[in-house]
Amino acid sequence: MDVDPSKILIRYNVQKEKAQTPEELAAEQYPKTEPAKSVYRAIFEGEEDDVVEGLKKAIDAGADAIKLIDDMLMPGMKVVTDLYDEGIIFLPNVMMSADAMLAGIEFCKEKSGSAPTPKGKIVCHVAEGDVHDIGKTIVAALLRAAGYEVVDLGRDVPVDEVVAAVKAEKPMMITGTALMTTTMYAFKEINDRLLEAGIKVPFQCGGGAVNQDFVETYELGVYGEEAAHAPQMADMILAGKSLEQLKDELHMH
Ligand code: B12
Repeated sequence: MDVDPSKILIRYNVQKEKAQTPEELAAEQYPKTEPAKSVYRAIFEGEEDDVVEGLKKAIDAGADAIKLIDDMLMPGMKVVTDLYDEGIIFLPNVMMSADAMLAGIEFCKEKSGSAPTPKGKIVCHVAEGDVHDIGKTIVAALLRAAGYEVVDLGRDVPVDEVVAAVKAEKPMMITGTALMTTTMYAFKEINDRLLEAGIKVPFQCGGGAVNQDFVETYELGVYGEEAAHAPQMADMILAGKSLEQLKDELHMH
């Protein structure tokens, strides 16, 4: 049978999807009840005072100040880091949110009079000769936000200083950031010096100059592409994963 195309009626019944703003996408993840909802929103907006205001209300209503860190601040920050991972919001937002959330943690600590026990200690640094510290600052903020104690050695940190700090602090993990192809070789030196001293601590390395192929050339190295991979790896170490398992799971083959 011949079909005359002009006689075919096709009806498209497709509802046009409404473009959502980052604010709307974040709001979908907020809890329904107050003051939690306001705390989440204040973290997303980077409004320190509003974070503290919401926490105050929760404490006045009988909430435990330290428990609020896990119950409101961490999940509130997760909304932000998830949107960042999806490319919906950008680094300045994450940094503002991390600051607001850290102000909230300080407030909860003050209120409870006792510091929450950190999940573990991590030494962060920027490679010797390298002053690019924005990525490292985000890594350190996300680790603190996830409940880890961070010993931040800063930028342009001599190899000797990193090795000495690792010996003194006995961290569960080290992070290194390098933005220049000339400075990233310091990671290999740190690796060799630590192995000589019999220290086998996972050493996650990232930053614009670094890639997985380079990090795979030294034993302790695990590549970290995004800042959010640092708390992810720390949690994996706490869960008992070995250095080999970390590489297996975090490296793309
Ligand atoms: C800002 C900047 C500067 C600022 C730094 C300010 C500061 N406080 O950091 C200033 C102006 C000081 C600067 C100086 C120089 N810079 Co500059 N700079 C940049 C620029 C534009 C952005 C870098 C940045 O901050 N990116 C944003 C951060 C967030 O990214 P990131 O650090 O990579 O971190 C992300 C991830 O990598 C990851 N990450 C980072 N670390 C870690 C660690 C772990 C464990 C994990 C899991 C993840 C992770 O997390 C972050 C977010 O997810 C880059 C160009 C570029 N587009 O990258 C050049 C760049 C890095 N600079 C460069 C150069 C050459 C220089 C100078 C030598 C310039 C000069 N001739 O004086 C000096 C170097 C001084 C020194 N000795 O270090 C070159 C490096 C080239 C190379 N490959 O070697 C670049 C690439 C520019 C270029 N295309 O030539 N610079």
